[in-house]
Amino acid sequence: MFVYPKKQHKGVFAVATGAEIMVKCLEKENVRRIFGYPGAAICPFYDCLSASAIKHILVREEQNAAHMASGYARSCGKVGVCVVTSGPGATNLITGIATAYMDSIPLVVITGQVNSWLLGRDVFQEADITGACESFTKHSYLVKDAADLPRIFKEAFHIASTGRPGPVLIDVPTDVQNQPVATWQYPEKANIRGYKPRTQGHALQVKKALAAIAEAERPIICCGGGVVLANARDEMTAFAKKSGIPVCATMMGIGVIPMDSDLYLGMIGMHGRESANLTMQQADLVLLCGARVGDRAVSAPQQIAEKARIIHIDVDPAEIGKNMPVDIPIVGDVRQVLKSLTEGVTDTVPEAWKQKVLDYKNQFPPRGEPREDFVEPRVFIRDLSAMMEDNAILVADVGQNQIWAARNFNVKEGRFLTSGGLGTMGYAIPAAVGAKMAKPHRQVVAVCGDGSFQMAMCELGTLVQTGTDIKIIIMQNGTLGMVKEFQDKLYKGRYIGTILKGGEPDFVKLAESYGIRASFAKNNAAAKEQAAQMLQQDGPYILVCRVDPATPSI
Ligand SMILES: Cc1ncc(C[n+]2csc(CCOP(=O)(O)OP(=O)(O)O)c2C)c(N)n1
Repeated sequence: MFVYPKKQHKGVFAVATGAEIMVKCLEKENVRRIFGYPGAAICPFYDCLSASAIKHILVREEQNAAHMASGYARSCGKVGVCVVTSGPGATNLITGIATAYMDSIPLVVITGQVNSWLLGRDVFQEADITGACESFTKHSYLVKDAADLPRIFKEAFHIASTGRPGPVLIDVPTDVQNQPVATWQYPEKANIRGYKPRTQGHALQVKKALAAIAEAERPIICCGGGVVLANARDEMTAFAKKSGIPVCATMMGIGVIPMDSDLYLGMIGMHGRESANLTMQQADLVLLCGARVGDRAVSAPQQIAEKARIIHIDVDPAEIGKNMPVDIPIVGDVRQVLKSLTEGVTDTVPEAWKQKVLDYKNQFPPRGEPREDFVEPRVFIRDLSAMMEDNAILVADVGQNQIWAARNFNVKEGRFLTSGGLGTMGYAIPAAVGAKMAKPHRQVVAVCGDGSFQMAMCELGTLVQTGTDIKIIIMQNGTLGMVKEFQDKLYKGRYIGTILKGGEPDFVKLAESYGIRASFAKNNAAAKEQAAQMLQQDGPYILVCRVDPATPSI
């Protein structure tokens, strides 16, 4: 055990203050970067941070601290950390926390709070953030005594990163940050009664699953974000190859097996590929892996379950049976369970089914033709994808741009990141900054709509200040395209609140005012050429693509 040297603190014989302990706890967790925005209630912590090697990244709006930490966490597999002040700092962060919660991203979120003796009195910048975030956090703490900080930090990192990952909030009143503590030590382990996530799937359930797979005539695997979070890409690829079962993915599961594999059918769901949806509809066995089966992925789960046997593997028992009736539940870490399944599986998939699936794939080739008057976004994403390095990270925002990217970007060794669960506009730029900080040697490209770009464009300041080399594509269609498309289809083209044109900045000039290189492409040929130049250059770049507002999502 390491005991910090004693020193005099405000007349009390103390080894450290709460704020010092907070910083030391982060160091003990090997945190290298935190994303944040200060204010009075978190100043003691910030002051101690100045003596630490931990790098603080100053965002321009608090929500983006959570998105940056999320992009960072997703790219390096560690817990992302963000820190903000009390009141408006904390409430600004809520969408970021909820976004991470819906996508099961491990975050430790630190908020400053007013002095503990003022809690509940509606004093300046007081917000009950633990209460407000109750339904968006995996767990939260309001710290009353600085002596509890080491245990709380150890638990928070443990809870955030184990089982089904998620955000954990630690709210620390200013007086607790200033509180002298006589002695402290960082626990070796977290020991939380009642919290013991199961990793190994039950052997009997695995056996039942293998028997069901052997009996099936039209099996399909449907992967969700849980496979990515469990770092089970290799295991999934091995299982799919050995079993011969075709694979589709939800938006969060994109990239779970190499997408150019014959077995890969693409994304399912409302915006998914026809080949994946048709295969799913006809399957007699669906193996759900780390997928919550949200409504966007499977709109009529009941119908599928009526025709097919369902095996559901998930680390979170609460997910099993939530959205789809399940025949064989397996609670456990997807990676572990896949290893067990791979050991026992053989390829019993009838040739006729394999052929049918391949026929579906060929029957529905990717859509869109290159254009001379506009940039056809679907074609452009495929061109971009072909130019990018195999291990590149593509971060898609929300809207039509997300669907264009999800359907047309080919993940090889890299990653596809997006806000799949909450669908938070403005996610891409901060998440891409976080991803680049986690993987500085990889290409990182953010794809945005002109609406979502404007929600996060303040972060251009962060990326310039930190010298972060991300490339940004703006699909400029002058509209909130996805909602406009709904208005076209469901509301007879009555466009209310969806036209951006007439109120947009010149994005190229905006970029240049930050010192970021930028260019404007008016058709596919120009976009392709400029993207090639963009990818060759060092430093951030913004490529604005003129997109026809009539282009559909799929
Ligand atoms: C924070 C937030 N507000 C509102 C929405 C609802 N919404 C979903 S897509 C969309 C339009 C996105 O427009 P844009 O970023 O320009 O992308 P496009 O659809 O044109 O590609 C909106 C408003 C949302 N998802 N997130």
